Amino acid sequence: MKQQADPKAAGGTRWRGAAGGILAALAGLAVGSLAAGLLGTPQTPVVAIGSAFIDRVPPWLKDLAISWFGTHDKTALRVGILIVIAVVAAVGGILAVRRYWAGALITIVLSGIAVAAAFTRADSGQTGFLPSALAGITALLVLRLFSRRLEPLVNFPDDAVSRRGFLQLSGGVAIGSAAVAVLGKVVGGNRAAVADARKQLTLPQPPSLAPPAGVQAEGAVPWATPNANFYRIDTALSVPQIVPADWKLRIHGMVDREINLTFDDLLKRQVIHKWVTLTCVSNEVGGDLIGNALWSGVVLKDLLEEAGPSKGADAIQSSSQDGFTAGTPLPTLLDDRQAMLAFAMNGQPLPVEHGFPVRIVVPGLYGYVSATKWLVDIEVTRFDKFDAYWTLRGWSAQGPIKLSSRIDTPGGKKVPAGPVTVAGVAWDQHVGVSKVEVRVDGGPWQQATLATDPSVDTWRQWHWTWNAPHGMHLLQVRAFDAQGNPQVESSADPAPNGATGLHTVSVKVG
Ligand SMILES: Nc1nc2c(c(=O)[nH]1)N[C@H]1C(S)=C(S)[C@@H](COP(=O)(O)O)O[C@H]1N2
Ligand SMILES: [Mo]
Repeated sequence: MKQQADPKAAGGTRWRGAAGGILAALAGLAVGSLAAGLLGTPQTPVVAIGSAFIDRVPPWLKDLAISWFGTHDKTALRVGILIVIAVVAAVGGILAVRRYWAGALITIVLSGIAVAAAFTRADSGQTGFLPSALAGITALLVLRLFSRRLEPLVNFPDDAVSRRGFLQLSGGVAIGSAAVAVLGKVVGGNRAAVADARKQLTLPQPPSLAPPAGVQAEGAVPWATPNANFYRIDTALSVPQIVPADWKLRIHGMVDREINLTFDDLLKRQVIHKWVTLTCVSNEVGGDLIGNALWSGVVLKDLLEEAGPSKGADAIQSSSQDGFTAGTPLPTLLDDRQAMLAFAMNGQPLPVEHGFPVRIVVPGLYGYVSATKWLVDIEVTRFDKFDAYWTLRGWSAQGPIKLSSRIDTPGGKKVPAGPVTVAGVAWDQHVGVSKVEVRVDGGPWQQATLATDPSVDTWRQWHWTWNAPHGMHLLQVRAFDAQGNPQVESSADPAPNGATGLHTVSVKVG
């Protein structure tokens, strides 16, 4: 007599199969991260897939992710990848109960994607694919164990020995994976080593950390952005970990003399401390991807002049340890704006997420064309010879910061009628802001009071007292540059070289 499949029993086997598939994937991921820790590569399977994904997302999706998740976009991506892996692995596990090869095929494709992704990463070295490959092999073996255990249950769903066997195997794999994952964390301790080295560093201190007199307008954001609140934008899913003692910078390409620098060499040079406002090209009108800090470092001009750029060179291509690159016009590095190799931010060694131990800061240029973090290489070259990271992805090769202004208060708040402080910031780094105006409900422009600015390389704060009448009102701001040109009023998206338009906020009065 042919055996009739019992639907309830089939369902139970399906759940067990799914659980087995997910546990096999978890075991693989745990082994992958341990392998990454042992090899000293950041390329765990999830990091490999995530990094390759980040390199391929279209700009609109990147902007959407930033606007949805803000600085948590990286966590959101990791969680998303884990969910996709879990779902695919569950399907593989279900299939593997009856046909191991079908589940195995899914596992091979999944880990194959991670291996391929790792191969595309500049920072994966020769061994970056190994964690993903080992993860795949582990998952295949564990999946085989599960399919062996579950096979008998297809025909004999009540077989207690097989059921118990499945539970024992599940428990064993779960505990084993957890143990391996913990070990991976311990081994991946170079994070701790870097954190430690950062703590031990003593760097030349700025004479004062206090904001210069008169720069703070009442009601505006703090003139100096604390490191902990400083916006962070980069493509690094796993933040590069560089111990200063291992840091080296090579300046080469179209130069008379190649320069090789260690961190100690850098500290022996003349150090400057300079307030510079950094801005991201992805900043929307009114957005907060902008921050002002006191940077300490070495003037890049001196180093470049020592190297001696060849005639015809018009750019540098700077590279990060993780493969990010930026293309910066050579003249902006050789003029008087004091573009620098920065190692400290607001009197602290650079936070690891902000480029420890050394990054570039160029006043007047968006970060994507200048502010390379985890800097390891500078090639003097020509713009017609290379495309930097974001240029390859459709953003403009050159990115001077656009004149902009923002209302920090009282946007979106309810205020009592009467005198109300309207305040914010305006910026046009390395050009300067000469005037800020505010208008209410599309009425005449009114001149705001400007705070002082220590140089044209920072934002400038402003405030204006509004005699607010009852009701809903719209406030708008516009700035003028040092030559008296007004900011562009027509709205444009951040891509390909920075947003334009007037920041408009609504306020309820009464
Ligand atoms: N290595 C590396 N450096 C980088 C980036 C990056 O993705 N990788 N992003 C750039 C961009 S787009 C900006 S706006 C600034 C942001 O610097 P912050 O994160 O310290 O604010 O860093 C720049 N330097
Ligand atoms: Mo940026």
